[in-house]
Parts: sequence; structure tokens; C-alpha cells
Amino acid sequence: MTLQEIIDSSDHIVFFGGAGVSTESGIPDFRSQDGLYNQKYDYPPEVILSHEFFMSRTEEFFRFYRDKMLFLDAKPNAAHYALAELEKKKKLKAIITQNIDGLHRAAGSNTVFELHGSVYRNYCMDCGKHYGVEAIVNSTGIPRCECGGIIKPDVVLYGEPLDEYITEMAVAYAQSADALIVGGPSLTVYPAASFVYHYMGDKLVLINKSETQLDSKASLVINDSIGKVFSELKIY
Ligand code: CNA
Repeated sequence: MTLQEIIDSSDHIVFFGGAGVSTESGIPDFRSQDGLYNQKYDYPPEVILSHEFFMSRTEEFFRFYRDKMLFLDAKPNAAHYALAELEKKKKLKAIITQNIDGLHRAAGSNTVFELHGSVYRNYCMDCGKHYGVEAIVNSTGIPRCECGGIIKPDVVLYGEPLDEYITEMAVAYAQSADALIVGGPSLTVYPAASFVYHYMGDKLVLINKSETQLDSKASLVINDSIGKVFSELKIY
């Protein structure tokens, strides 16, 4: 079956996506050649983006975060828009994403489970007050709440647990999907990658520029750019 045939014959599609969905919007992923892991920093990104680093070297964390994790001018690409259209047509029931860039919502998708949070949500670690991303962008050093507490991005750092409600909902959607389309996670980050194992149907599609360790489980593997693959589909 082709991806087009799978989409045409399904009405309970779930999309599980990762950083590869947004590289064509100009946001680098972690593991591709131009990804953050292949750029040189004093520490690897998984160290800087860890709970421990955040707590112990907060100012350095924010220097990296403002410089490398915020792409506020990025626009959704063909994949984001096609997925929003599939939801509007009631064929796609949910997007589960590891991305924190907010581009699925910007494209018009509504049922989006952001496993790793969003750069657009921030909160005070002391009083809980919510802030938008401007609180991070328009501050220098450590962003502070009016109460004096540190404003923390609502993104899941290495060493922090996933939100329980979001995880349960994502599992439930993956379990009830008639087709699961997986685009652009490297499938190396657990527990997020385990969503693929919750899918029980026979239409598992993996779209990735490179091989993944779950390719042998898939009914269809497409080694191409996600934006290109979605722009070639007849959806509209
Ligand atoms: P990753 O480990 O960087 O892997 C990305 C995968 O996508 C790789 O397997 C690439 O081969 C593939 N890929 C890259 N571009 C394309 C493309 N155009 N078409 C098809 N495949 C492509 O990223 P994961 O999603 O596995 O995530 C691990 C981290 C990265 C998560 O915690 C994310 O929150 C985090 N992250 C998010 C963003 C974002 O929000 N846009 C950006 C960078 C990192």
C-alpha cells in the first residue's frame, strides 16, 4: 500500500512526530548532520538540556536555550499544514509530538499532545504564574518572575518525567489508531519512542530521511523528506 492509499482508507489516523518534521521550517534537529549534536559546544546538548544542568548552571542554560532552542520566526511547512487539513477532514484524530516549537498549532491543528512541552509556555518555579515566551526573550541572564522566582520553560528536560495526563492520552490515541504515521523522530529517545509499540494495527508508516531501529516493524518505510512526502499527497 502507498501512503496515499493508507490515508484514503483510514479515518482514525494518528501522527507521531519528532524534530525531523520541523527541519524544513529551518529548525535544526539534534541528530542530523546539521543538527545540534554535530555543532560544537562546551557540553553536549543532552547535558545542557538536563534538569541537573538547569538547576546548577541556570544562567548558562538560558544562554544556550535563547540561542539554540528558540526559533520564533519559523513557519509551519507542508507537513504541518497537511496534517492540520487531515484533522479538519476528520481523518486524523491526534498528533503526538516530541517537538516543542508550537508549529502544529500554528498550522491549525487542535488535538496535539506535546510530550516534551512547548517553548511558548513558561511558569514561575515559586508562585506558578504563567508567562509567554516574551518573558524569556525580553530578559537577560536568568528570567525572573515579579515574585523573584525563576521562570522555567515548560519543556521536559533530560532527567524530568513526562506529564502523566499527556502521556496517557497519547497512549490511548496510539492504541486506537487505524493508521499510525511516524515522521521524523530518531526513535532513540525513550519513553517517547515507545508510542510505536502501543499501536496495534497493521498500517504503521515510518517517514525518515535515515533508517530507524523500528523500520522492520513498519508496513511502509519512506526514506525521504517529510515536507516533500506530504506535499505530494492529494489531501486538499
Ligand atoms: P532527533 O534525534 O534530532 O532526530 C530527528 C530525526 O528526523 C532523524 O532521525 C533524522 O534523520 C530525521 N529527519 C530530519 N529532518 C528530516 C526531514 N526533513 N524529513 C525526514 N526525516 C528527517 O529528534 P527526535 O525527534 O528524535 O527528538 C529528540 C529530542 C529533540 C526531543 O526531545 C525534541 O524535543 C528535541 N528537539 C525538538 C525540536 C523542535 O521542537 N523542532 C528541535 C530540535 C530538537
